[in-house]
Amino acid sequence: MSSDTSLSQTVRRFVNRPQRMLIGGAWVESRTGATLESIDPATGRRLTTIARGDGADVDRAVRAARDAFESPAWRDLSPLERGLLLNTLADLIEAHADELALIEAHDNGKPVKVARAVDVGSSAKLFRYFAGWPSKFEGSTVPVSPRGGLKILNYTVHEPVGVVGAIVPWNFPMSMACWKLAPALATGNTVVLKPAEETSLSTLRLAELIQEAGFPDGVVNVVTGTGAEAGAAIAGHAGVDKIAFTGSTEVGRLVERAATGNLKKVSLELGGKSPHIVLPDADPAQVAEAAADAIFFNQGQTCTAGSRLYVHKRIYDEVMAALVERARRIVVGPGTDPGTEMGPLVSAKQLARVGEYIASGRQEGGALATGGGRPDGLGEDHRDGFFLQPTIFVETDHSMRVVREEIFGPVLVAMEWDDIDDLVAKANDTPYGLSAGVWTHDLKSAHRIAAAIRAGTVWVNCYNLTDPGSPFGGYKQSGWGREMGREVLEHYTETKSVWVNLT
Ligand code: TXE
Repeated sequence: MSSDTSLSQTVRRFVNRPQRMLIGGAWVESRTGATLESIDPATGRRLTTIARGDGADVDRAVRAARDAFESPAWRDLSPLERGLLLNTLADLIEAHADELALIEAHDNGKPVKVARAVDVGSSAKLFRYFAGWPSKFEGSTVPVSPRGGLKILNYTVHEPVGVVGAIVPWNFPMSMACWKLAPALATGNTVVLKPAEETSLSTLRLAELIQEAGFPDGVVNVVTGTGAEAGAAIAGHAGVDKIAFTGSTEVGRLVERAATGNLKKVSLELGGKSPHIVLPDADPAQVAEAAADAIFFNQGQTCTAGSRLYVHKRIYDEVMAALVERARRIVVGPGTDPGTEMGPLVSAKQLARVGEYIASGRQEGGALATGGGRPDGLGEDHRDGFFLQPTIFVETDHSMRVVREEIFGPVLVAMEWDDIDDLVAKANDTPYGLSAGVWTHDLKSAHRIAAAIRAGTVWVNCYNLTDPGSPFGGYKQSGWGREMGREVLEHYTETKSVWVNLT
């Protein structure tokens, strides 16, 4: 038997197994015994069931997290020992990378090679990066000038906030969980994590690896279930000190409101409608390739998707011809097939939502340059999968919903531009401010545009690059706070100022 076959059998067994939740180091059913179905997006059929946790389960998990936070087994670990645990977890993620990627491909639908390189690869790298911080996140000594000539030593120390509630979405299930876990654990917090109900499986496998790495019981707890039950219970729980949320702007608002009860600290990473800008000196073939990747990567279910393309009118026709041709060549298929470039959308609900946007774009006068429907030739087994063709709208303008709202699917709107001030105004004409891309060799224009765009990330002659060392987050309604880099550590710690009278 080849190792590929044995891996796919191992993964099949895991994704078909009824799943429980990890609370206080034990794998448990929900208190009520209720479950939810986890659906295979490539077939529309049931993969398995997950526990449907509710308020009582969240309560158990928060208590376990509080106990772990206060226990010497976690609290008294030295910074180097905490760093070592994070590094051990990174080792385990790397050792199980093919398995984790295949689980993600089954559960989320994304191409297995994308899951391997992006979701799993970036998660291991993230834990490596954060493994270095416990021993380096220093406080300071402050040269204060007190009244009355007192001699004072004033210094600051960073302390963990306590119990972190992490609520994550389905588009990058494992890496979004890791974006919360790595800084939370590096700074000594404990966590109650809720994966999205559509895609809990890779997080549950990750939780097994967290146990294997040797984290004390209760440091990481995973409660599965719906947003309205388990998610809302975490957001409103008086025993949770901080919420880290990634998801829709709409739910972000609910989470923020629920968190005010005990004035939890809140960080939010929300939606986007990112402008992708092409200047007249850019290479049309290179730009077409990049624009296709920026929108169709991860089936367009990426908060930073380059979903509004603005091409200078001098090269518009050339770029669009190459882009449409590229979009038509994208291989759409099940995520578990190694040749697939674009998988199915995550759920029937998301497919319906994106379908409604395509219908609205047509009604409002947009023209389909390509796509808009179901791809042909997928075979009987995938007849009920949530597949959609890579889709490009032209003849669009800023009055249309497809231009104004986040679609979160493989749908690009393209527009031509002529005047740079008007272009910048249009790029900023959105309630979102997550990211933007600019293609040009003209340094002055690149920096001018980068400065003028109101967004947390601007990519110049590249797109969708992230790194654990570089802060990521949104302006405007794309969120609060930053993830990754040194900046994220502030969100997971309190700063204590200590005054010592030496007089
Ligand atoms: O997201 P939700 P949905 C956007 C995208 C997409 C749309 C809807 O436009 O089309 O949102 O997707 C949990 N209290 N993004 O409905 O509901 C939920 O269980 C607490 C962009 O799936 O925001 C899941 O774990 N939690 C985004 C998480 O919130 C609640 C990624 C996200 O789900 C809750 C995902 C509640 N009341 C969707 N209700 C991005 N920025 O990357 C739900 N949840």
